[in-house]
Amino acid sequence: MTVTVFEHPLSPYAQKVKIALDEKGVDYNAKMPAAIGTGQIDAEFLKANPRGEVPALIDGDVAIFDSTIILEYIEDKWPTPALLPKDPAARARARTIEEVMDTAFEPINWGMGEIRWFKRVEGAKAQALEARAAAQARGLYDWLARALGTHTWFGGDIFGWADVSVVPYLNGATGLGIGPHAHSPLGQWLARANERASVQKAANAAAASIAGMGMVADAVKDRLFKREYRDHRLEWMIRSGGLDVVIEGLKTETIRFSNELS
Ligand SMILES: N[C@@H](CCC(=O)N[C@@H](CS)C(=O)NCC(=O)O)C(=O)O
Repeated sequence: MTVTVFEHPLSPYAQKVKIALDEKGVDYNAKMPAAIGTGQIDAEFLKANPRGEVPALIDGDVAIFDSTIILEYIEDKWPTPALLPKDPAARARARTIEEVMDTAFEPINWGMGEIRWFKRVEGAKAQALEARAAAQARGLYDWLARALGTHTWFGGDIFGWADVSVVPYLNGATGLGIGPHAHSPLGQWLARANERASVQKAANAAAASIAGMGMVADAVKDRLFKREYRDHRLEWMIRSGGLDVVIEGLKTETIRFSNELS
């Protein structure tokens, strides 16, 4: 039976899931929820994920949300080729890298998107926020470069869990002009990762989707988009100097928080 992945091509969380499935040769249907990002209702999607976030995975009568839990499910159900190493310490290192990317790196790219695509702020204020984003990314590149060391992949010789979890974010950052230096060890790792068919497929879908982002600023102004300012993203916007953006978004009802589950 073919698996369904509710996704958006620009979601790094969804990209992790698609790359993992492709690495394991698992067939899947990628499906974009209707009206994603608008805060409107898509009943089938909300049944799979009451949080209303991509990715969500449906495998027969099993529905799972949250990219980390989906990756765990994929690894359990299709163990070969393994993405997690066997050694407990190495497994913990891989999971730590995923956690840092999902919580500390993701809001940097997301914040850049709020400025570049959704035009929440412009001019000097936008430049200041972007400068903060670039500096934060550089800090994380140092951290990642130490984790990579002189290895081919984060886990050593085999492309695995940590690589899957880093590549969507670094490709996103590169597209936004704040990627790692191409000649640095991390930049070279990124080039190697992008040679893989699984990564290329996700990256090409993301690039095609970015082409349509020109109109989204108007959609925010028209209140068609209600962006989710959840946990790390909200923190990022406030800590980086964008408290006004949050207040304005609340006033204009163009931001939302996480769905309350019931
Ligand atoms: N912790 C979740 C986060 C998922 C998430 O935030 N997805 C975003 C897209 S990158 C989303 O679907 N947001 C809903 C919205 O924008 O309305 C995971 O790892 O799957």
